[in-house]
Amino acid sequence: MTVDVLHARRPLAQSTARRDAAHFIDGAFTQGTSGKTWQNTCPVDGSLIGSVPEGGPAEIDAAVAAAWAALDGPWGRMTVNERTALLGAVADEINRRFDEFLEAECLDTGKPMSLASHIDIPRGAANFKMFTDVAKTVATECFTMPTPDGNGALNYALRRPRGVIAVISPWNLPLLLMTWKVGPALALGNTVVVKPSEQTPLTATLLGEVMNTVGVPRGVYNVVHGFGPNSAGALLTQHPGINGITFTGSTASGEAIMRQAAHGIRPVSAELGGKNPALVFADADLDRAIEGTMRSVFSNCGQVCLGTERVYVERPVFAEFVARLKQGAESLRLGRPEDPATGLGPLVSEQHRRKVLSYYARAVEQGATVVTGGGVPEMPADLAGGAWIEPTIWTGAADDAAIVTEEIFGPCCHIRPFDSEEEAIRLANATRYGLAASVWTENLSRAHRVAARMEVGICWVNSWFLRDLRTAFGGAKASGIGREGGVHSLEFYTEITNVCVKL
Ligand code: NAD
Ligand code: 6OD
Repeated sequence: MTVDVLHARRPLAQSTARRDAAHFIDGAFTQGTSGKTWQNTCPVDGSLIGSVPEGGPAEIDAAVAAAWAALDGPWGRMTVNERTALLGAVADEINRRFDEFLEAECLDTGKPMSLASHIDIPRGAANFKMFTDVAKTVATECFTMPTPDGNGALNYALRRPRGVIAVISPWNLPLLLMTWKVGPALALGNTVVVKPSEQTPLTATLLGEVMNTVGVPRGVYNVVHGFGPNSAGALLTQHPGINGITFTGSTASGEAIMRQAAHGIRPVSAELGGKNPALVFADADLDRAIEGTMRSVFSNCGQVCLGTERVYVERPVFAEFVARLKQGAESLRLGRPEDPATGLGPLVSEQHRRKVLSYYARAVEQGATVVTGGGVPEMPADLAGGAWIEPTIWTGAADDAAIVTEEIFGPCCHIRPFDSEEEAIRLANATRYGLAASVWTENLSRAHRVAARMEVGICWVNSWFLRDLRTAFGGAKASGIGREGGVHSLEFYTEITNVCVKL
């Protein structure tokens, strides 16, 4: 179904009466026993979506026990072909129920359906298919070695699933980022307990229905809702029955989770925050650079970990670049998710809007020039309760200003001129983060030279968020630990035993 048809059908926020979320434990939906709930609201207009139960020790214990029973039982006994066939069916079922996933994701996040229908939901399905090939084709190493008696020895490696994996995921691309962990974890034979973001509980819940429909054994995929500290997130990551924790979220939460993981020595895979630079050289194709930077700054209302918040432009094209990006920002249409003309949705919540607005205020206090935006837009009465914010561009801030050094996670960027390749590289790397960078140039040698010096996990040349799922994904410096994607996912989701046979 196309977005146009959905639009014609009904406004998103009125599309269902109410959607209460539920935990999904051992193949069954439950409200749990804690008696605590919270209200899930839609950031488009502040309307109530439904209630969400907060999991406590009983739900976490039950989910971990179910995951162990599945691992020791039907899931652990399946062949890789049986397992991956089921995951292929999960992908097909997500695609069959595409509109339900799309609607749920856009209700929770407020993001445009035109975006979620191209990125979030298709990738949510693809994440289950991608890792089936890895699981089926992975080989392990083998070494022969001489021994003093002349008979030698043979070493070979065996890979087995790590065990029960805790998946802690954020709200910005809820289904995509959660399945980016669950897909490889299950393909490689683990079972999972997921704690989705408290702000976006719906698609993780819906995925439980898909698991049951296609016959994934109960206990393989479990979901417990709740918050992070002093709630389900902390309980799950500290649970002794968890063998590994894979986390996507802020660097501050990543640090807390690493401390929690230290109890019992559990490995952590962490995809964290960023303060990503774009370098635009005077020899760039400016049309492409503007189009790519529009996406990298404003897509998903700037709530993409890979998004650009610092733009460095070589001085001869600086004025033109600023003017054209300003024009692009001012042409973005704010609106409802189901409206195909919407280019920018709201931020995820009023709380997050307060954070982003605090940076808008500090930018001015610290002497930046506001090229466009900088505040809250006037919206029609039916959207006035939403978390709307203006797309914003600054120039003229000092290199140590908050808007240049701290991750904002909003639809905004600072643009600064540079005069040499060396200066551009120095400015790009002058951050504690190291997630992504984009380099815009038509000079092939420069492209390779500069990319090799970016202190990041991913460097795009003349593109942004172009993803081949076989490649390594992750961050350097404070942007993460480890890499996932393709065979790199084996590192975290499997454990190796070396067998040494004396001949
Ligand atoms: P967050 O860190 O606030 O929350 C992420 C998840 O962690 C949520 O489910 C939350 O409940 C849980 N959590 C928080 N503290 C916890 C704790 N102590 N123990 C257990 N669980 C805990 O992040 P967010 O606000 O949801 O997402 C935005 C942040 O995520 C940004 O910093 C963004 O850059 C980052 N992010 C990074 C990537 C990446 O791939 N590198 C991708 C998406 C988002
Ligand atoms: O594309 C991916 O696999 C990925 N993890 C994207 C992360 C986007 C951050 O918001």
